[in-house]
Amino acid sequence: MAVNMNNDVKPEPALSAASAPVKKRVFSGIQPTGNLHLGNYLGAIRNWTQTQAQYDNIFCIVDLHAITLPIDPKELHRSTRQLAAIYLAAGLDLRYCKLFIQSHVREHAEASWIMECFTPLGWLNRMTQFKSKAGENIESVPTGLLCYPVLMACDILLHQAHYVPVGDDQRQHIEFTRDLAQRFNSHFGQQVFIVPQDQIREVGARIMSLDDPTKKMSKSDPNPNSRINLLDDAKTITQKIERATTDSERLVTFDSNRPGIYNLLSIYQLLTEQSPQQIEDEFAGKGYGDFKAALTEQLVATLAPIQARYHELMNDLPALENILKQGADAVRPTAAATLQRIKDVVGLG
Ligand code: AQP
Repeated sequence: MAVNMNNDVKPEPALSAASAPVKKRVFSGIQPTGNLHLGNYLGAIRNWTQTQAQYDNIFCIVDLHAITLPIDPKELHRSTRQLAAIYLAAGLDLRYCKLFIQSHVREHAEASWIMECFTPLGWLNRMTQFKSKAGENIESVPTGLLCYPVLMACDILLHQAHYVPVGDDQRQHIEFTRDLAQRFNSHFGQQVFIVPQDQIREVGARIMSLDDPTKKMSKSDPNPNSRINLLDDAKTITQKIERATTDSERLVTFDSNRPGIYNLLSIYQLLTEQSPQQIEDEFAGKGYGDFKAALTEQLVATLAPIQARYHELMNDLPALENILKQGADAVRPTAAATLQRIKDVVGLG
């Protein structure tokens, strides 16, 4: 797993939509909240690592998003470093990627205010993630939770990204980003922003909960057995997979009408990179016990090296801080140039 810690990230020249980089640009991020789980890995981070050499990549730890719900300040600070260490441990390579903390590039927050003033309230009211996170508390949740998609759009648009690799739950937010970019460009008759596209894979875009496979695997699920955390040890993984919901049919076959086994098989498919047919052949005549043992083995083999590298990185926090500072310094010129362009067309300053 190559982590190029010595490769200095050079600041890049300021970009506008008219002077896009030769390699297409990828932007994505994750909130430093809670434990990262297998859904975050298979739906997002692993995909980033697999295509990183083809693109000019920017990956962000979106700490400004994390404060849209209550979070302890010390925990936020530590989780931010932990997430950066996971990014690197999972295989992001600094030859291809710039990593930074969102709040280190203040252009994100400034752009977000301006873009909120160009966002119809009805668009935000339609966001399903806001509705599900606000629940019954619609009058008391922080306003930031409602405005979250505008900040997310600014993250992507400020860096003139072409592609945004995410899991399926972010589809509506990327559509919102595209709509906002198009609306702003057309309102001012200029291509201020590149209109980005989502990159959502067919398999792995929605890893489901282990105890209720009709719901997505989620950091905020109160049941810890519903997810495999990336830092779970072998014993915990074994117990969680043993308990994972299946059905009474005992057939190891890909059948989306049996969501429990289907989810586990999809995870196995991603980890082994085999076709569904190869997997069904491997387990023909065998039961769920054999399959779950093989899945556990694959999970432990995948996660153990990531965990070892993660602990090494967390043991050298100054080096990690340096990577994050270099990342912020490298991406700031493009963000600043885009923000200036926004202010110029709006007439600010
Ligand atoms: N279950 C999942 N399957 C596939 N991809 C997933 N992602 C999240 N869950 C799954 C993808 O991981 C990235 C995380 O982005 P985020 O910052 O929006 O994550 P989050 O909201 O902190 O994490 P969760 O687990 O999604 O938390 P809950 O459900 O509690 O809000 C994104 O690319 C996302 O699509």
